Amino acid sequence: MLEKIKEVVNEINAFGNKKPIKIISHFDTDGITSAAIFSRALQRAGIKFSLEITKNLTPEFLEKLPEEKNLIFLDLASNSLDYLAKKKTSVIILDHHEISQNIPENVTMINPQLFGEENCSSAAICYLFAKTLSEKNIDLANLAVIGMVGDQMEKNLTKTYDSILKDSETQIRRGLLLYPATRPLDKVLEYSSGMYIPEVTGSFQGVISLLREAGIEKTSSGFKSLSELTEEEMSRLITSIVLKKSSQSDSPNIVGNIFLTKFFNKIEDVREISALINACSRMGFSQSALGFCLGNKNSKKEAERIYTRYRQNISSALKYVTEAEKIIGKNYTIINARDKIKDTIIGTVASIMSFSPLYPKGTIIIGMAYDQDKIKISARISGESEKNVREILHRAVIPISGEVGGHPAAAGALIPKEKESVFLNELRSILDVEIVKPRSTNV
Ligand SMILES: [Mn+2]
Repeated sequence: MLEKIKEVVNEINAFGNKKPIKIISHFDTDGITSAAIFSRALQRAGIKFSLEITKNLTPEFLEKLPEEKNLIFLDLASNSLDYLAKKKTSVIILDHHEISQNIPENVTMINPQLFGEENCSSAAICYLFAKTLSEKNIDLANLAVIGMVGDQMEKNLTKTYDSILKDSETQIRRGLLLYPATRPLDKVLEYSSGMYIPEVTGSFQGVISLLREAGIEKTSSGFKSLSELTEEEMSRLITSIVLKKSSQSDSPNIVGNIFLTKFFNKIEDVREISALINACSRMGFSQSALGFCLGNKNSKKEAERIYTRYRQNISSALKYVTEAEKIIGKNYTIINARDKIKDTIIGTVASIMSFSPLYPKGTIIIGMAYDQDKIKISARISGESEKNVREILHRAVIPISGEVGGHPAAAGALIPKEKESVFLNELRSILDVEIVKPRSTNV
């Protein structure tokens, strides 16, 4: 892959400033960090460009792309090759998504899947590009680490990541996967939505008694953060939580690597930074997220404000979910939020629901929200399960000309709004008969 990266560096250098460059990047954390790394590297090399962040590459979007510019796609477009073949301009793609079409002549692609290499996020590819362009870009390595966590690639640290983690001087420590690991533990335990601990989550009293059980004492400046715990304290805390959670039917992994990296001159939990970037984009403020990644202080303030609002949005969405009418079947719950929940957060809401003890292990959770003339559908499963929700969505969505993406355990779809009731009927009949195929491997 490195050879191909060198080729792309030469190609971009050959563009010079003759024909303008337009960069198009995806709106999630990996896409935004990719855009930040790539654009900073070009800027330092004196290469001019314009940049656009997008939620997805629709045919309309692709149609409008200017042919008088060289196009560079980050973290998307591996699936739009047939469209791009029609463009009378050079196209460069740095992406890691599945390639389903032939690579046309006008397209140069860097994608680990092409080289039989292990998958890595687009931010990692962009970082390798930036470092090939100039060793000085080594300071962008922390953005690549954020992109890695954004795409949940941190569980399987490959050689590529070893070197990126080293370049970024990221500290890794094993511990409880509760973030931010940099804030006082009592607050993080009380307000955590990602990890549900019975009698503790949402309860100040419960938090205090858990910490007492674990032998973690309050100091004069308050409770320590996770990253400040001694090995001994960390292991006692994990034990106390495991004991609390053992009453639950299923506990996903609560222990893993915590990544701490310097950002704005402060040690931060990479998971928290990644969540903040993702939140800004989902709220429609990708530019603030990008500015934040590029080190802009005003963008940082803005991004933090938006992140707070995002969390409020999530909690009111969860409140809506509790109160709203749901379609409840034997092994599934469908929540049709229509315009009551943003299409960009319905997936997160469905994920949080799937962690909740209210839904027995194996319950399929389907969230639906309007996105202009379309409906965004998100499917999740409560607890670890062999059920394949992508397959289930696929069967319900393909007959009504929708699109499906994602993984067996977490999938999404987009359907035309006028197919709402057709889809619901189809989905229910599929879920009711409960023909559940086992997951195919390695997807
Ligand atoms: Mn990605």
